[in-house]
Amino acid sequence: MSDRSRKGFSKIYQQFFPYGDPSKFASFVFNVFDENKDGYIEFGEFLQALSVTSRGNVEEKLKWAFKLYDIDNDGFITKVELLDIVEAIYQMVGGMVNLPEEENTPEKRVNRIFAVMDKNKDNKLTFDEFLEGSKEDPTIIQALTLCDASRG
Ligand SMILES: [Ca+2]
Ligand SMILES: [Ca+2]
Ligand SMILES: [Ca+2]
Repeated sequence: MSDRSRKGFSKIYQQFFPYGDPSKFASFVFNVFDENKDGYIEFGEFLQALSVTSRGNVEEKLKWAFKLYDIDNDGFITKVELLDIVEAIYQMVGGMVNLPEEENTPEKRVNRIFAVMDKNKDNKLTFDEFLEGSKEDPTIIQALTLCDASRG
């Protein structure tokens, strides 16, 4: 990567999603890559993230995805956080995919994910709930691995 800033990162995503607006999603992914939060992706951080997203096992990938979704890093994914990410994904893919009627808005998608994953109905997801839910509904992981799209 020649431009390791947030903006450069977003540009890479733009190449893969030319019909949508990936800037918001790219920014969320950037936050996970940029572990020391200095606003740049060092080579080590890049390799680290790449090895998890491309070679990690399912649990490692889900851990990474959980970090992505848990925006404020408090150990829970709230509906608001999930909605933020799902909205960003919908913006990114633009009109590329035809979504079924029951998930054609980010709100519907989030409610569906919570219906499957939030076992104790407290409106937040722990990593365990996330892990179990992803096993039951593989489409959830498919949506997560969108951030994997840059893999050649
Ligand atoms: Ca950094
Ligand atoms: Ca959180
Ligand atoms: Ca819960």
